[in-house]
Amino acid sequence: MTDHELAEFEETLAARAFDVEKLLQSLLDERLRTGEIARPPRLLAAMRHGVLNGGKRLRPFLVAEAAALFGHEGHEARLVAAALECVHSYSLVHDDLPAMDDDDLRRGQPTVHKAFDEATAILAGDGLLTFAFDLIAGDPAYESGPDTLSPTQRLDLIRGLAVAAGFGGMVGGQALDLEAERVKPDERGIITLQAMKTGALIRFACEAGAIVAGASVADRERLAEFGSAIGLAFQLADDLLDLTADAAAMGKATGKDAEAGKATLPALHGMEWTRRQLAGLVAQAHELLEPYGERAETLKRAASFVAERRR
Ligand code: GRG
Repeated sequence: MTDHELAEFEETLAARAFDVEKLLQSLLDERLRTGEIARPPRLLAAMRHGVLNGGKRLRPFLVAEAAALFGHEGHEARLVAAALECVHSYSLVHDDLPAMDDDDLRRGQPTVHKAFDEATAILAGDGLLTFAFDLIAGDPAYESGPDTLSPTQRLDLIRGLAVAAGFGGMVGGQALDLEAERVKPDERGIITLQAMKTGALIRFACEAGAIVAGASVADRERLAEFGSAIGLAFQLADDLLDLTADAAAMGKATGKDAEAGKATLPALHGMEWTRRQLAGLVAQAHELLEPYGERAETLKRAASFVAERRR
């Protein structure tokens, strides 16, 4: 990707992030959804701080683009995309806690436990995680048009998200990551950890778009494989950025992995090897999209961006 292409893609991503932000703003205002008793103001403010703070919104972008690949550009994809961002943001809020990574800065702002307090940050994360499932299950009072998702599609989305975010996915990956501070994993162990911690949600973002659009099982699987390839690329790029980028560009502390002596693939094999691996993963991701021709151009660019991003 040339610098110009990278900047162009970042602009597209930013424009789309603006839409996601607007939707999340309205979903997380004072209005109650069906069945809610009250939204405690301080908790709501902490949840908003955790999610409405200028992330790249990559996972929502992947949901929407995967859905568009199969001809769906409706509101359902936007709600599923917002749900995935809630889960992602919850994971960051909890990851930043003193008991985990103990970070003061996230997305260029004080972390939720710094801006509020630790107990509120834990609850804000819990609130965001569970809200995601409310969004995916669908509140008829809030749907703007006819509900085009079948009960089977909704169940596939709910289970898919639970598995991707759960103990066999992201939460399990975080547990392995904490264990890795005591016993260093080997190469296979690092890949498993990363496929779970960051890969599972990115993989599911791509599959979710295909589910929303009613794509065939084979297409769903292909998009999930694409998601796995870019999920691993995303983590490798993150490891490289931790070594090379500055904290201002990233909006969070950098150099933490090396400082902690953390087992990462760049630490094991060096930066050149990692860059070659990244190029291979992008090529694999592009190849998986070959059957879709021109229509997959934006998703292909997303794969390149993930590997070459600077923040
Ligand atoms: C605490 C259950 C639990 C899980 C935490 C994802 C995760 C698991 C921790 C995040 C730690 C971390 C910095 C991982 C590196 C990759 C990553 C997920 C980076 C942040 O994602 P971006 O770059 O962030 O998409 P933005 O802010 O743009 O949304």
